[in-house]
Amino acid sequence: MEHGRATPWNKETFLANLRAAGMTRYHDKHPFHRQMNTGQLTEEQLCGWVANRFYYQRNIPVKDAAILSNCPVREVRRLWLHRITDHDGVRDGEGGIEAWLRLAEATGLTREETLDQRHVLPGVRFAVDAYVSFARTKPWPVAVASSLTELFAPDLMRERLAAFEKYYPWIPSWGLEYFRSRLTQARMDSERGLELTVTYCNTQDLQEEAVRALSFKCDLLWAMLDAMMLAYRHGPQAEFG
Ligand code: AHQ
Repeated sequence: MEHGRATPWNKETFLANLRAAGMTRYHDKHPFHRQMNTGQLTEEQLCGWVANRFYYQRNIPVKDAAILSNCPVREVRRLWLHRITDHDGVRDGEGGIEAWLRLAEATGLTREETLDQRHVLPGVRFAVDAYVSFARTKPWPVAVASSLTELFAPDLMRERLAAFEKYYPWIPSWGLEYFRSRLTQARMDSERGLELTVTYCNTQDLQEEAVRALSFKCDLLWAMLDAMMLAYRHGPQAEFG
């Protein structure tokens, strides 16, 4: 990345640099996800993943509300608003957070132990809290850019859904609704987020911050799985089951 550029990258170069920031380091390549998608995870490891990822899921609307609170552009807030209700729902029993709680129940976790964060690992908590803090403190177009990681693996959910159905039949199908909902929603979200990023990261500094934001986001997703892999490796220290 050349320094001291007088003018912003053109759209093609900016997109290429955004993609380059994440293609090699997105968490679809993490050994924990590779083990998940090849049926190698134990019940304890899957329960650990579900309970810890819930902490990420419940903080997504908090992160998105932070972006909204920093954004002075009405047209952008209108486009971003659905991300909150996608997760919070508009009434009891709806939304992505509720769907993830049903996934937890399908694995045998209780709603209580999923909600009360007793299983949240220090590395997961720090990574997720760093993401929320990032959204609160960075320019809103840069925080929008950090959400684009789902661009890097458009088939992530399809692969995961197929792996759960094939290798983990002890998890009933009704628990997988969240993954099914993300099959289309993730693609729509990342396409819209990319349009906003290209439009509003329109200076040299904002473009370079957007690229760094994607690297930061890939690192935090990777760190979450590192923590889970260490905590739930096979052996007596597993805390589930
Ligand atoms: O379920 C996920 C989700 O709703 C989002 C929103 C988006 C963001 O705003 O950062 N990213 C994201 C992600 C979700 N699921 C992850 C997965 O692997 O299940 C992927 C994750 C992401 O790439 O950040």
